[in-house]
Amino acid sequence: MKFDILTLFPGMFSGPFDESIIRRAREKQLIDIRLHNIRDYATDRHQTADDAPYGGGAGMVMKVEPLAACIEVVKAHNPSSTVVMTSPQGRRLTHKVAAELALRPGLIIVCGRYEGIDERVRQLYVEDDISLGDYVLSGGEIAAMALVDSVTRLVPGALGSSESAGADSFCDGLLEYPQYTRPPEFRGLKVPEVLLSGNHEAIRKWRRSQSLRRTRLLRPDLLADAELTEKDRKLLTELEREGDGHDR
Ligand code: 9D3
Repeated sequence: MKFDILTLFPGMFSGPFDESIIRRAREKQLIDIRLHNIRDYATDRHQTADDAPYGGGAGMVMKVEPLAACIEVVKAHNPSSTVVMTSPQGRRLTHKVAAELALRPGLIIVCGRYEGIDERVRQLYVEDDISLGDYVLSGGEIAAMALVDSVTRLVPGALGSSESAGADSFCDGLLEYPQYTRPPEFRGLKVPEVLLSGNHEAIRKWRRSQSLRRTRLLRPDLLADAELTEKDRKLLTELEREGDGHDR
């Protein structure tokens, strides 16, 4: 998977892309991340990448010419890549969207800054628009990092055997069960007995029931699209009768 990231702030990406899973995926050449400084494609003496908005108003708008030049150079090198923009108007990044984007051979990600990007960039080049959610970020860079991270996890071989994507929350549409590690008791709080029992069937059942309980309590909206067995549905009906509320 090839990622080309077009940004005014390439330095923002150094930390996050140089650690852990993304670092290893890069080392294994499962992904290739290239950063492109949009300012390098401005041709005037001051390398101007932004200007005041037509019609007036606060802030600045990213100019079309440097972005067009940058996108055209990058696209010419990667003709099969999809041009994606990170913007508050985009569709929300979900596991499903990440899985869809992971099927493309490459992504060219345009990061907005200031009040936004000249609309003609979208009209001419942008095939998809991605948002992280309904809150204000200072620009598209952090959204681009989230996109690269979530897509990389779905590239075959990017996760080690101890990081399997199959067991990830959201792949069956439920929240994760609670996790514990040593010690067995901390400040009076005990690890649930079943996890120490060595009874793998009982552990599996407990975890599934915890996932269902948590999802119903914290994210009932997820249950509509979750992959549920007949047993899961029975368990949920039982939880309904319990009424819970006290236990997370
Ligand atoms: C405060 C300015 N806003 C009202 C006039 C408009 C606005 C412009 C530019 C709000 C945010 C941004 C920069 N944000 C992004 O580029 C962005 C974003 C986000 O803000 N929230 C969630 N996802 C994303 S993806 C890109």
